[in-house]
Amino acid sequence: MQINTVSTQAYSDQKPGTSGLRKKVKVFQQAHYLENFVQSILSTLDQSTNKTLVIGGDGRYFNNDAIQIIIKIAAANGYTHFIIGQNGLLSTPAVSHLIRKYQAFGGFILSASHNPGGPDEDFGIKFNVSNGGPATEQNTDAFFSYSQTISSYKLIDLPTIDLNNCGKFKESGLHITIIDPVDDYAELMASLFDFDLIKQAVKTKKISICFDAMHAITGPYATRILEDILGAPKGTVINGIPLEDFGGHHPDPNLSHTKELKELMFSSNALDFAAASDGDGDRNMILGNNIFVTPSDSIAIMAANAQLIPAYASGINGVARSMPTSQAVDRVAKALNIPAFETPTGWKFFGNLLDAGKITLCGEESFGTSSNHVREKDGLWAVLFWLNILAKREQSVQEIVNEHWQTYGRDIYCRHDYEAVDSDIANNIMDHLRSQLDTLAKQSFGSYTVQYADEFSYHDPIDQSISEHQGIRIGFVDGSRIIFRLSGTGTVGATLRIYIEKYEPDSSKQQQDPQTALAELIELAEQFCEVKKRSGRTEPSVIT
Ligand code: VG1
Ligand code: CO
Repeated sequence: MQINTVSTQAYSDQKPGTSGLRKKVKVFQQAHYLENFVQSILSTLDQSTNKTLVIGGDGRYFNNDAIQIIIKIAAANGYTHFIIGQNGLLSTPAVSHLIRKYQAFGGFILSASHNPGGPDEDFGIKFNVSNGGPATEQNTDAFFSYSQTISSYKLIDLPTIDLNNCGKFKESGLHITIIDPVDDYAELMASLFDFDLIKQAVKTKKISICFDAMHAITGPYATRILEDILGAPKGTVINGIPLEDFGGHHPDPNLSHTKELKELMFSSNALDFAAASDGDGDRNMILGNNIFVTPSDSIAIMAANAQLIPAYASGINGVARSMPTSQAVDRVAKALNIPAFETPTGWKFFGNLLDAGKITLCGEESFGTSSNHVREKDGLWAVLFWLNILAKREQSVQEIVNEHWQTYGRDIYCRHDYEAVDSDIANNIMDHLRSQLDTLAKQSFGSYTVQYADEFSYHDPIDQSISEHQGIRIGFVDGSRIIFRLSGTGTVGATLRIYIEKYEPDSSKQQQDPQTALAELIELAEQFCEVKKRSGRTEPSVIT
């Protein structure tokens, strides 16, 4: 095997964000750009005798070109065994599972998740380590630092690897396994849930379902599991063929980007259950007949019903949520007498807690939920969890949600995103907020009195690492919160996210529209951050 050393120059912008490195495709296509980053990852981590890597992506434009490049560089860096999804496809949770199941050193995931795809849109790359989870912040800081001084990378000459057919073969001394993307994942799901019960409910039409794969990676997974294995009618999965540009849409499962599903589920023809997933299959949106379940409520309801699911029947150890996620799941944890952890935004912060057995379930307000079965969030897993609950309880989504609110109170919640704001304006907004933190406490604004105002910093209880600047929090005496942070996944300008939450224990007041119930807090958020005033926007780009 001939190893070539190629001279290169550092790019200054290879700092990974909340979930890997995301840039426009054209940025990734610059000479040596992807190569530099892959070499930076491997040089930083490469101290292992384990030479197996898993590789796959969400099928977006540039997916397979990137895979071919990664194999050449990884081989030059000593990796000998490659497990690759057929046609280059693997969902994020499937990669996480494969790394764990086949005890790989780690894996590359090619995806920019919910960001749009295509030659003029976004691409991304993420490295997951041997526990199946995203590289930690310490790792990603090290990747970035290496990328800043890189002067060469290594690669081997290799013919294009055929990704089309499943099977094992040897090429230039490398052991290549092309695997069916769905097989291992479907087997894992069958081991967690009561498939017979769900099958029965689906077959006898007790539960009617629609799943929107948004022309992204979950198409093949959902078709196999929901239609072929669980017997849902053909056509249950819509937009099921993965496309390089996701059909020109944002593969982002929220009510703004899933029009078809929204129209169906908020009509008189609504089905019992509908769901959608994102580009790389780690997110989920849950809908019932004329009801949208917020992700923050969803994780709380899952925790409260976990004992109904075979894999979690013996109890859950604890739960965790990202800081901006509503406090709904904390209330369930309290009732179950198990710990609840609050982590910064991004799945990488759950890994240590999961590995240490401190938590079983975790979730984020951004349509992410999962458990200790993998080390990523898992869209279809959440869908199956809900189907299992529905089949077992024989109630509608609406009934289950309402009963949950009656028992625990409702955390009325919404998020306002201002996308593609000029970066300087966005940074000034954050500075402006910081400048108020010292004086806000004890001040009253209308019906709300500030209890604390700070910038969230996380002390990891397992490895004792500290992650600072994880969002600005303004908490009120009645438990309401307003949180501000800048997105770490966008590729154009800056995205300001404003998270607003209010607790409503009174069941006679729980059926309110969140925008109405939160109107005063929404006004207050603008008073604190002045995003409209400073950016000239009149409304958020997306409300979830
Ligand atoms: C967003 C979400 C965050 C999520 C991340 C990756 O990050 O807010 O909760 O973990 O996306 O999700 P940010 O920094 O833009 O707010 V995915 O589905 O893109 O891997
Ligand atoms: Co995703």
